[in-house]
Amino acid sequence: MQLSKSGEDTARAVAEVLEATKFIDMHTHLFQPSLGKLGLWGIDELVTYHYLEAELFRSSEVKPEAYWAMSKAGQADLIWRTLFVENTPVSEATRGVVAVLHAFGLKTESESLEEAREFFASRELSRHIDDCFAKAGISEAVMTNDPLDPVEAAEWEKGAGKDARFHAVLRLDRVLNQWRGHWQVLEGQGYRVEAEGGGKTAGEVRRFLDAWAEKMKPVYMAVSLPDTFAYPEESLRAKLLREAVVPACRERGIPLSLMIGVRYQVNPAIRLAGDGSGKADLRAIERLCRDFPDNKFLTSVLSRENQHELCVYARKFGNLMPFGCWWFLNNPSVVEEMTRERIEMLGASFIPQHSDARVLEQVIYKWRNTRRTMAPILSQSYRLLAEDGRAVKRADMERDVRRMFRTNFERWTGAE
Ligand code: HDL
Ligand code: ZN
Repeated sequence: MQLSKSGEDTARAVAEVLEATKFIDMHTHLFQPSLGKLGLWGIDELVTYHYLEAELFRSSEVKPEAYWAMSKAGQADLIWRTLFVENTPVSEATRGVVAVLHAFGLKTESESLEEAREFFASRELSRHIDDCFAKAGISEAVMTNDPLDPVEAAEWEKGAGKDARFHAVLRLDRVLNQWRGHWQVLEGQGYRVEAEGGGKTAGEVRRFLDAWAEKMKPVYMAVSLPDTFAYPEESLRAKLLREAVVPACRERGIPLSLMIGVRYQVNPAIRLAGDGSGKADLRAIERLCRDFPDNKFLTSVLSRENQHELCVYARKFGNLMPFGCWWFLNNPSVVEEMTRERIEMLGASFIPQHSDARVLEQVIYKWRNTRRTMAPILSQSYRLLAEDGRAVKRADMERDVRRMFRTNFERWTGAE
């Protein structure tokens, strides 16, 4: 159908296409139920999300050590009272909880969480996952799987059955960033590795990666990296990347996801909420993409100040795929700026968003927000194109949206 040049036709068609397309959520911290009790869901987990814990400490007299001593329900009650009753939930993370309650027809202004607790307690998890994914408009979610997390490793060793709604990812933070604290776990599993990384360490890490990749069948390997990350450099991390991780990804035909710019634990007192953000030197990406042209690098950077240069690098390297508006960037004011400059510089050749959901029901608001922010941006792009001489067909929109939220990922990972 040829769209007229009128804005309202375009805006309506874009909104309908976004609504009708099932997205792939290509980075989350969700878990398939066959991995036991690792998956977080329900109102107490939603309300104690670390984004909300950070906001609690700004609006309450409670000290972190007193908060950590509370029960999960006690923590949730305190956060609900502080951020949702005594204050208006206008932040992105607080409004998200309201959106989830509303999506399930629950009261959003209760003084207590009792009604919500009863509702979520009544849900059967697998059907609840189907319901949440349907409400979020996603067909599948990509997990974050850590072979050096003893609880998760034990679940994989039991043999976690495949769940078509989820894809695995081999996450490497403990290998690449925390070698000192974990090399002996590999040694204990029979890998001839050394504290300083000498001897057969790189080859044995490669064997470790291959063994876990056979078990998990990951769609990509991933690591989060500090704002100080450099490559090349004289470090064990650079050596393991060069000699073990990058070759392993290339031979398996899967991307390596580099998530760069974290300032870990700037405030350790608030635990998972204590990480910050820092501008990184993206010349590391330049070197990795140039030195390894047969590798594919999914990349998300945490600092707003790095976003434009990431787009420039993506124009230089076809093996670089920018993805998502990560963590502190996942707010409409920043998502709009990042997405507009990506479309202007990259067309539809990038992956606009991932949810980073840690709690199952978060996919509902995170993807609602993505569609809400994306619609006017895409409409504007098509209006400009129409004004400059090319009216846009609905089929064009469907192809573009499918490419950004599905086929860019599927073609890169083979996760058809
Ligand atoms: O390293 C990561 O994958 C980050 O997304 C962290 O998990 C972070 O704590 C987070 O949840 N961001 O949304
Ligand atoms: Zn994450």
